[in-house]
Amino acid sequence: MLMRKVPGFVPASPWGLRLPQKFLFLLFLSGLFTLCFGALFLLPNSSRLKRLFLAPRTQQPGLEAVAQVAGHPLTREQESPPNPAPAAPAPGEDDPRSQASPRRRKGWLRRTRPTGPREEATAARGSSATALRPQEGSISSSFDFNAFRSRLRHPVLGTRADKSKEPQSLVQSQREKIKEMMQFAWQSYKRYAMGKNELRPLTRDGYEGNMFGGLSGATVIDSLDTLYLMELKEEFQEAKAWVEESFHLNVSGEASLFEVNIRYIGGLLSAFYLTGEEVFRIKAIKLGEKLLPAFDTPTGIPKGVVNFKSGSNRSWGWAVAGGSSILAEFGSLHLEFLHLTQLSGNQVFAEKVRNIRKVLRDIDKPFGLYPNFLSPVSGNWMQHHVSVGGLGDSFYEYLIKSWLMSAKTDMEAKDMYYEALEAIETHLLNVSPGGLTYIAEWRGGILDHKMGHLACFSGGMIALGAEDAKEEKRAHYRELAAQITKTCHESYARSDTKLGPEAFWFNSGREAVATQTSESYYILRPEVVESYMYLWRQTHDPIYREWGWEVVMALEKYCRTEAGFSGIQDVYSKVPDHDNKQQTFFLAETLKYLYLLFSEDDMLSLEDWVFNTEAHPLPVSHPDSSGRGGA
Ligand code: DMJ
Repeated sequence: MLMRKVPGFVPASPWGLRLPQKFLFLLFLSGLFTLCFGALFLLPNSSRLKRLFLAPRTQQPGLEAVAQVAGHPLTREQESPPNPAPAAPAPGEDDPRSQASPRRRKGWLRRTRPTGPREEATAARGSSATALRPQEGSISSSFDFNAFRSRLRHPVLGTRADKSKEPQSLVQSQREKIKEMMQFAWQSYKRYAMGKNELRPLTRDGYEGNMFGGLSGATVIDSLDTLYLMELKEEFQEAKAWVEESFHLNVSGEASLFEVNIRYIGGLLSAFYLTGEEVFRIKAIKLGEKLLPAFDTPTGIPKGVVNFKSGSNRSWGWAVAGGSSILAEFGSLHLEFLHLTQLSGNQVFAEKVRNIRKVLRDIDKPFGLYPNFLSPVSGNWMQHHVSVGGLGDSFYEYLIKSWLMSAKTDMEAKDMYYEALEAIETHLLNVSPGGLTYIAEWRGGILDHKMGHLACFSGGMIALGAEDAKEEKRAHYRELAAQITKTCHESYARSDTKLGPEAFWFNSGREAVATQTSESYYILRPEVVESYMYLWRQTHDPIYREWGWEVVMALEKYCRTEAGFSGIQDVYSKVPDHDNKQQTFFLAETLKYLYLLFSEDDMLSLEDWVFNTEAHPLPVSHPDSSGRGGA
C-alpha cells in the first residue's frame, strides 16, 4: 500500500508507534539492557561471565603479577575457601575428579637441560598451561632457568664416575637396593594411600595428621626429588601428575608453619629447580603466600601455627604456656623464603626472614647460646633451654647453609654460625667416661646428659661447616664431626635391632642407650645416615658406607612390612612392634641420604646444592659472569 505524505502527519512505525513513543521505547530498552548487564556483577560467582565480557582487561597477566609483587598476597583460596575439603575443586576450577587421569609426558629428563629459552618457554606452556588452573597459572617471573642451570658447576645427577676404592659392582648393587626400597615405599603408598599425607602400612590405609592445615599428599611432595634423583621415572611422573591434578591449596585448617615450609615448600622448590616445571614454582609461591599471616606479630617473629581460613595465627599450646615461638621453627625458613622471593620477584618473603635474622642477631644471648623459646610479642627469651636436638636443631643448620647457599657472601650467617658453635662447644659438649663425644642439653646452666636422635644431624653439619672455619679450627671441627657421628653410630650399634632410639643418655655407666621405654622407639628418622653421607663426602672413609649399609639391613629386617615401611616401638627388641606409620621424611630424607652415600660425590654436588632440613636440594646462588648472584 502506498503511503501518501500528508502535512502534519507523522507516519506510524510498522508497530504503529509515533516518534515520541519510539523514543520512549528505545529509552526503556536501553535501561533494560543496562540493568541486565549490571546484574551480571551481582550474581554469585560471576567471574566466568566477567571474564567473558571483560576478557581483555582482567586477564592481563601483568596486573595480577603486580599485585603479588606489591605484597598483596591475597589469593582466592585465602579470601574465603568455600569448601575445606582438600579434594574438592577450587571455585572456578574444573573438577579434576571428573577428568580422565592422563598418563603422559614421557622423556622427563629432557627438561633437565633445556637447550634454550625457546625450549623452556615451550615446555612451560606445554606442560604447565594444561596443568595449572586459571588462578594458579599467572605468577610472572624474571627467573631465568637456563641461566641458572648453566651456572651449576656439575651435572645435576653427576657424571656417574665413582672414585671410591670399593668395587663398582658392590656399590652399584647397594645403590640399586636402596632404589628398590624407595620404589617399594612409593608403590605401597600409592596403592593404599595415594593423596593422603602418610601411609599406614599395617592397616593399609592413609593418614592425614593435623600438621598440614588440610593440605594433602605430603608423601607425594616429599618424594618428588628422591624419585627424580633415583631416576624412578614412571613414579616421578605419577607424583607430578598428582601435583598437577589433585594438589589443591583451597584448604582451611590450621597448619604448622615449619612443617609446611620444610616439606611442601621445600619439596616443590626442589622439584622446580630439578625440572624447570612451572607447576612446582607456582604452587610453591602460592603456598608461601598462605603462610604469611603467621608473621603478623609485634616483632615479626612468626607464630608456629597459621589458620589458612581466617589468616589468624597462634603459638603451640605446649610452648611455654602457649606464648612462645620455637627457635628451630622460625629459624628454619631462611633458605626456602629466599628462594620464594627469587622465583616470584616478591620481596615479602625475603623481608620476613631478614627480620627474623635481625631479631636474633640483636638479642642478648645467655653465654652466646640461643634458647629454644622466644616470645613473638616481646621478643624476649621465654625459657633458658638450649638444645641442638629437637626445638633448636635446624636453626643452626640454616645458618651455615645460608652462608653456603649465598655462594659464601652472607657473612652475617657465617659469623652467627661459628659464634653459636663456639658457645655450644664451650657449654654443651661433653665426653663420656667411655670416651664418647656428645652434645648435651642445657637448662639454665644445668646439663641433661642426653642426645636426641634429632641431634645426630650435627655431625654432618659440623663437617659441612669445617672447611670455612678459621684455619686453626678446621681440623678440629672435622674431628669433632667424626666423633659425634661415631657416638650416634654407637647408639645404633648398642641396640638389638641396630637402629637407634629416639634419645640416648650418658648416665650411670650406661652410655648411648635409651633409659626409658618411652624413648626407645625409632620412627625411620634420617639424622644418623644424614651425617654418614656428609662424613663420607668429606673423608671417603669406607666406615661410613659400612655403617650406612648396617642401617639398610636393619631397615629391611625390622621396618619393612608387606605394605610399606614402618617405625618400631622398641629398638631393643628383636620382635618388631610396628608403629604403623611410613613417615614422609623416610622417603624425603632417609632413603635419599642413603642413596647419596652410595653415589658419586658429584650427584647433587655440595658445590651446587644445599639440602634443606627435609633433604630437599636448593641451589647455591652462584654469581653469573658479571658477578651478580643468582638469588
Ligand atoms: C624432619 O622432618 C626434618 O629433618 C626436621 O628438621 C626434623 N625432623 C624430621 C626427621 O626426623
